[in-house]
Amino acid sequence: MADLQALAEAVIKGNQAESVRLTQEALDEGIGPRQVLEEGLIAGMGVVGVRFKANEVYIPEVLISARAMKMAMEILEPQLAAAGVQPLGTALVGTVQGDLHDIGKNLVVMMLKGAGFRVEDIGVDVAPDVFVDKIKAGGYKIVGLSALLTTTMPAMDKTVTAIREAQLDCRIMIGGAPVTRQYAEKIGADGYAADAASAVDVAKSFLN
Ligand code: B1M
Repeated sequence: MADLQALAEAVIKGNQAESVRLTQEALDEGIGPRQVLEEGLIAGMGVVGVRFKANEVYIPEVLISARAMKMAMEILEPQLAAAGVQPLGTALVGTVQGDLHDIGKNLVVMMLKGAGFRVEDIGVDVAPDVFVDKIKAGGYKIVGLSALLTTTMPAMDKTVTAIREAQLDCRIMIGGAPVTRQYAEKIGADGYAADAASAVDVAKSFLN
């Protein structure tokens, strides 16, 4: 019989083959895709997020777990769509204009996906008007801005201002090594996250 706890463990260990096998087994046995997602994959990535925040695991382990989850999601996604299962929320995430760093941003994207959000990653060096256009086109309610350079932090300010001026109904969180909660408050962002796991907590708080 399919074991969703074992599936969660496979994701935690980053075991791709086992994650895929157990996902397929669960679906074959008639377990609903939402249950497989929530009690298997999201449960596993949730543990990885908690351990990452506590410095019990590091970036490579998170990436390996995220890869295992991604492989399993390839099987699960069509079933979720067919069952009409909605994502937890939708988010648009990118690195701001002038900044090419994407490793942290990619982790944020992976953790959000791991928590059940549908995420569009718009890459690096993203101009404020591109954020605005993408939010309009996708109707995103959550927007994430990343910056790794002190010299590109002002681009966060410009992006937040552009989104506010366009009167878009979304909540903005910012993060990245030089960014602080004080800076987020100063530029009028709705939230700040120090790491990728905390970004999930902030995104979830935006849903309320
Ligand atoms: Co650059 N770089 N870099 N670099 N680089 C730093 C950031 C730097 C601190 C190195 C140093 O001087 N000690 C320094 C910035 C100094 C400053 O501004 N204070 C710096 C510099 C100066 C530069 C260049 C200007 C160098 C040059 O060309 N003279 C240049 C700028 C290019 C540009 O962007 N226009 C440059 C280039 C590069 C590379 C291309 C070579 C490469 C980037 C490759 C890539 O990203 N694909 C690179 C790298 C790798 C680094 C370091 C070594 C590592 C950054 C990283 O990936 N960290 C970095 C020094 C360091 O940090 N030790 C450095 C790992 C990553 C997981 O952490 O991104 O902080 P981080 O993400 C964390 C959190 O911050 C948070 O969650 C993540 C995971 O927990 N987080 C968010 C991030 N985004 C978030 C968004 C959120 C929430 C949380 O909500 C949306």
